[in-house]
Amino acid sequence: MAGIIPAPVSLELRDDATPFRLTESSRLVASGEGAAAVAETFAGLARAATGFELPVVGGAAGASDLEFVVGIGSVPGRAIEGYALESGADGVRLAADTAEGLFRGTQTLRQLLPAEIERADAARAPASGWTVPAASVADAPRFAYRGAMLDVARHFFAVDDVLDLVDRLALLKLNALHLHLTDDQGWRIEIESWPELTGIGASTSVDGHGGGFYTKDDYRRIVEYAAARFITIVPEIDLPGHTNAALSAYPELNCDGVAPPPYEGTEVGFSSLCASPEREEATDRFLADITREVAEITPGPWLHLGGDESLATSEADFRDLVRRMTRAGAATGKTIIGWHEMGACRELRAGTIGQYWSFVEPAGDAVSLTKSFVGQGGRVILSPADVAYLDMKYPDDPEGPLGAVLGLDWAKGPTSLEEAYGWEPVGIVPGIGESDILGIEAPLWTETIATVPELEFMVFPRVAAIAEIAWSPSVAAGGSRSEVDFAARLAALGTHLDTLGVSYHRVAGVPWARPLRTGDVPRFLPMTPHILT
Ligand code: TNX
Repeated sequence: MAGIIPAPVSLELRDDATPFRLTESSRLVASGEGAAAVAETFAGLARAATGFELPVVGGAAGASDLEFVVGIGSVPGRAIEGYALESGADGVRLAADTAEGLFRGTQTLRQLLPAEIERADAARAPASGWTVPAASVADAPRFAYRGAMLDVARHFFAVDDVLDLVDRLALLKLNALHLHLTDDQGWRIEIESWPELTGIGASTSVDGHGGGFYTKDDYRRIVEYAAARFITIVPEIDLPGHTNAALSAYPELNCDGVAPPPYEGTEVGFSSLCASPEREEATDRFLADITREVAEITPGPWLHLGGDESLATSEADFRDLVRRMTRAGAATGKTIIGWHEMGACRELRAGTIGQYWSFVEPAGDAVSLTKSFVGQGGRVILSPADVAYLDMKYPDDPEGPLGAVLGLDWAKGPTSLEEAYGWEPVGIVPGIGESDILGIEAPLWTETIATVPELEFMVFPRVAAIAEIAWSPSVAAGGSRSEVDFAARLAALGTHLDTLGVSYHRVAGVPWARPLRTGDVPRFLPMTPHILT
């Protein structure tokens, strides 16, 4: 069964018609702006799997070719990321108004091909051949922002691990990867004007697992790889709380002028930048420098400045610091994103985006804080923690790939796949409607997650549920949310994840094609600490 996740707006599969067959003589025929680059990215995957030459060419397409067309009017409504796909005995034709839309369509194509398309060793063709079922797909996303977040501060993940994650997220048509680059336990991005942020601040992580950070070139490599997959990197510098790593590196950022020791625990809410006038010069210089240097290496439009859980900052100081931080951030030309607490500041730059992380049933003052962003001309990203947090435990405490039970449970207990799939964004925050919602994001916090197999176990398959909520039409707009149908499509996606070697959690109730075998070993050896040298 061909299963596509996220479910397309419309899909007609003609199982009785002759499928398309990718062969040694197939070519990728590209036309329109950006089409050849998208075709090359797809060819990279398909060449590695098939061993075929698959040249990217111009001109007319034949029945064994795949046509990649960028041209205005290719999709109804001119949706930016929309695409139309036709496949069958006459060839494959993928068309979109933009290169971005074309790329999203290639990920549908990837899911329609046999799972062996994920192999990198020029595998022998699968028994059925490299076929794409005869199909017509017309598709476009519901929300403009569809993201995941990786916390590289609590535990650090190497560049290549992040690139692998980007590729898997692209398969689900996500278009943003938010990197939580700083926290109490580590500062993970090189800042040339404040070298001790990484010199001292990057040497630790939770539980003494060693540190690590991205040089600017490392970060550029992530940005570039993601950009080829039309994924925007959203860097987060978490301020004014969650700053112990920075405070431990620079005494002048502390009110008492004393640098605290590095921190390797998992408490939150004990650190803060200093709002007092004696530290104003140092703090404002710090804010200007870090936002400028991060913005300089970030081509995307967003800069996330945190704002969450500043429990060691007085309310007045918090509002003052948020005003100064967001001013410094906005001076770089970026649009600022903040966790919903930042809504306490009434002097946000118009258009600032609030990220909601309360529950599906909002708690405390989350509603008024979130609405404050919309009141100030901004929009909202929804990450309700009880359904969209990928670091929440699975029910029944399954052991992760390395034997440990992973995750936290503060967000109303464990989160099942059904819960991750069974929620509707509109209506969570009363007064926040469809057009106020920029999109949806699923964060992975890494207090309990130290290795790639563990990361994959928590992310997959729940992120697929979030991707579908973010992309596929709402029930009100004619979409469907059948758990049974989703589970069947997930099983198909699972064959791709198996081939990629992803250690996803084989959640009960999904008809996975291949049951977990004893002796399955993760691709990565347990825990290689990323130690600074
Ligand atoms: C809350 S959600 C946090 C993080 C923790 C996470 C653990 C948010 C904005 N802050 O500092 O890592 O819970 O689930």
